[in-house]
Amino acid sequence: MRKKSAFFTVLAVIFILLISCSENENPSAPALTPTLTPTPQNTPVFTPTIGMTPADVGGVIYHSAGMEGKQFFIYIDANDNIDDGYYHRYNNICGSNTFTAFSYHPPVYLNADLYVFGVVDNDYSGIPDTGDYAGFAGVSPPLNAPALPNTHIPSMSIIINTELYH
Ligand SMILES: [Ca+2]
Ligand SMILES: [Ca+2]
Repeated sequence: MRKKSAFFTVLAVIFILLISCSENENPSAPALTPTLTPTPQNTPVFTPTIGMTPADVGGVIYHSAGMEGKQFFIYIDANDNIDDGYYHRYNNICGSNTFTAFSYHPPVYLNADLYVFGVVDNDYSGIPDTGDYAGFAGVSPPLNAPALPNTHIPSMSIIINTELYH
């Protein structure tokens, strides 16, 4: 009797193994949904620093539609020329809308009236150049540099409009 039940137990185990194997091999079984891996559109020059710490620089950069996935830069500078250096540069990726909100915590101490210059890197070159969209915070037209530093940092309400950079 004990032999018989042991035999049936072994049979049951083999049966279960066969079923589980055949299920795995059955082509009509529902396959696991593959995780789509989107092809990156560009590689950021620097690792984006999305604000997980309390932010003290923030606002919105406006850009035309279709900029999704392109990189934007926010420069904080003492003058209107980033070519001679700047205090800090932040970068992140544009969203699908016609504007992208940003907020971050610069690792440098800033408490002054400064220039804030935004650039959407339209050509993926990693630098502001012809064909990009750019503008200074708080001025119109956006590329009309303010005569004096016009944005007090820290600020969470920076508005940057952009226009074709040339
Ligand atoms: Ca400068
Ligand atoms: Ca560029």
